[in-house]
Amino acid sequence: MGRLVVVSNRVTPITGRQAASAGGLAVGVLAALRDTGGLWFGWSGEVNETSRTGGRDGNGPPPPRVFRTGKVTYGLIDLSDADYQGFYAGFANRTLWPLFHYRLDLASFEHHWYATYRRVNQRFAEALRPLLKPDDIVWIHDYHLIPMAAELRRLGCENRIGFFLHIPFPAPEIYVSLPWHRQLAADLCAYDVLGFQTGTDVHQFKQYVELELNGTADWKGSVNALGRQLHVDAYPIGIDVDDVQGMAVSAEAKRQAARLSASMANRQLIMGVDRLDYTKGIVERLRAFELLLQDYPNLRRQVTFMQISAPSREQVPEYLELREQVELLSGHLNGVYSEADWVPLRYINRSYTRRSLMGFFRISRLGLVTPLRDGMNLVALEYVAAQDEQDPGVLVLSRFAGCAQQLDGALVVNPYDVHHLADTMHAGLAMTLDERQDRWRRMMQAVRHHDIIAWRDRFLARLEKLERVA
Ligand code: GDG
Repeated sequence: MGRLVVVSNRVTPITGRQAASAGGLAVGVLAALRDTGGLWFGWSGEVNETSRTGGRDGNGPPPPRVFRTGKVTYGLIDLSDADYQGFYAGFANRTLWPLFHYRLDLASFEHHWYATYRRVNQRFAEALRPLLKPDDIVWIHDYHLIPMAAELRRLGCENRIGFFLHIPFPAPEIYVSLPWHRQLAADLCAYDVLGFQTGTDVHQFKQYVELELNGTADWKGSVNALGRQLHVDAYPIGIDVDDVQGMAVSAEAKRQAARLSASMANRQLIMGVDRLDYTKGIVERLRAFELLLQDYPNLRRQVTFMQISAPSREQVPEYLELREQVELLSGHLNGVYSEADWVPLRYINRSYTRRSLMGFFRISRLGLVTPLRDGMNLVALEYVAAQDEQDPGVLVLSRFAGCAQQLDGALVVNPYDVHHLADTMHAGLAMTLDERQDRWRRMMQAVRHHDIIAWRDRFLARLEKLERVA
């Protein structure tokens, strides 16, 4: 096999202990790179003015910083503030993110953001091109970098290039609201393998290809459009199950869980953990919790709901508005229902270590994962893996999370229906041990089957065995 080259917007060189706090993508990618050796290329996370694209002084941006740790080589570029604003804070997070999550009402279509998005993708391609060897296999990740293969091809790159979209691909009727839908679809067709999280995403992409591009798609995953042939399939991302299970019983997890238990006076713990993002359904979840306390007064004083939401994308105004809304609702809920010795909701706007989170999951009775739309949702998978099989918690899961297609042991809900969500929470809290164990076993089987290694191996196997078709 040729060398593996992974490209993602953010690259976080991880060594030793830090690996324990890294998310799914970083863990999966790093495991692949460590096995075989390879290059991980992307943005360093640094913003500075020497990195301006499109400058007129003839001096392009500096070349990437390249260094090696063990078998992994890193290639990092910085972004200028203007590029960061247009590419990342603008087009990626205020156009594509809301649109692909069905939030047309929150999507802004600024032409200068789009121009910057293209320019930054071109910059990524120009910086990567000299580092590529002819038989390298290139795996590009997520909505920030859709045009990258097309840009690499323009620079003469003939390598096999695959793309994985971590977020949903929307229904064609939504996708065509993007003024540049055709250009980005053409960019997607420049890949050799196109991976989505679920069969629904694949179906919607194929529908778009047939309806708007006059292309064809067969049931085996072969798509012909705009003069190219590519392979399109679902590759559901997973987690490193052993790693999560180890974290859930680590000394740190036990210490944190014991502290939490001590503060709970034998009440049942309900848990939610999500980035503070409007796609995660946090507002609806809080409303449902209020209904639970209203409709089932016998549960008052018996439960504590802990919602951990680390700050996210705070430079984007919609996220600040969400934060205010959540703060208002939390204050209202606790104001109405708290008693001198009981506070129903603990809303925590900071992040915890992954070990602590897994420890909390393990002692909770109910895990609420109720996004309004989500590519996969790793929190749901981690929740399942972190449980104690003798006394597992119940997962309440949105039908709009990609992983709902695998986790048939969860209590699946429509998160917009807050009354039903409240009733389902009630049912989950009352569930017998037998049923909890039975549901957990079924979920655990699926989580193991679709783990992070399976995801990576299936995608790369497809990319490797492909005959390059220009
Ligand atoms: C995108 C797609 C897709 C959360 N709070 C803390 C913390 N986390 C960790 C979780 C989990 C990860 O962050 C979040 O992953 P999700 O999958 O739930 O959500 P997104 O960030 O939106 O991810 C999603 C994913 O890409 C992968 O393809 O599943 O659909 O939207 O691992 O545990 N980690 C730490 N502290 C926290 O407070 N350390």
